[in-house]
Amino acid sequence: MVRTPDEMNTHDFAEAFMMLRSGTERGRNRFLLGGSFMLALMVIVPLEGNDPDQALVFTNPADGTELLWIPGGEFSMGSGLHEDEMPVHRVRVEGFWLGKYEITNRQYSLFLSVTGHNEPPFWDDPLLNRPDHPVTGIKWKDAAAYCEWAGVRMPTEAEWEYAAAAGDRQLDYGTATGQIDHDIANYAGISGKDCWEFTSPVGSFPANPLGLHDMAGNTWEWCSNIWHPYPFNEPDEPDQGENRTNEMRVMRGGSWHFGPDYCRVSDRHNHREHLMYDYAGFRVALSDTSIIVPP
Ligand SMILES: [Ca+2]
Ligand SMILES: [Ca+2]
Repeated sequence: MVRTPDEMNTHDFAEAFMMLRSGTERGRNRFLLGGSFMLALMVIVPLEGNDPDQALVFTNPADGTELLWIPGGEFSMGSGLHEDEMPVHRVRVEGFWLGKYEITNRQYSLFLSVTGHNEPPFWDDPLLNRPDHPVTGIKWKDAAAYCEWAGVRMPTEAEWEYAAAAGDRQLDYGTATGQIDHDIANYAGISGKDCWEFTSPVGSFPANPLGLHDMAGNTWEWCSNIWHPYPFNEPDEPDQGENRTNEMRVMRGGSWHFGPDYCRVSDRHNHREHLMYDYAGFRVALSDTSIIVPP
């Protein structure tokens, strides 16, 4: 149960923070839930330059992730370009929080040190393991474990596509311009401002109109849901796959390892959830509207 601001007090906040520092699960959960509103009062500020939606930012105390408020709305999901993207259909997305950046090696390192979770296979690869680069080699269940630890979740692919396309603006690519070239995204090869053969530091390229970085390229991003033919199956979202194994899960956004067509907002890439690849990462989402209700 999330308490109202009137039910919170400074002692609660301080106690929860100390428990968080002590590393107890109870303390962390309480901090994220019971203390979230007071925290929000301190850290949520309007995002400059994101005037169309006046996005707000929430910083998760568990890992420092900045999440932007994505106002809900309706959009046309899919495309007529590939069979698995057909038919184009209207989907309603409720407002939610989405990570401004992909989860980094630095953040994942904190997760590993606290939980003892297994290291991903490319953890010692100097081409991929720099702290400010996105973590790669992530299985779907690794991402799920991280999300559970951090008190968040993965986005559904409907949420992901809606956010990448900047809502009803329906961009073709999740870049600053809605188009793609090597000056505004990291995908296969080197040219222009894309000087990276492998991953690039998160946020190296301009954000899309909702303030989100690397929605086109860098690492591919796991979504929460199981792959199904369209139309998008809302009842499958987002928590009903926990007891399933070896399902085909969806990744979105393309990566450093693939060409620009895979970076389209409607492109669907699926993998068995237990497989690990050097282009597979993730970003996190959150539905908690108790943190703050945007104007
Ligand atoms: Ca590149
Ligand atoms: Ca990406």
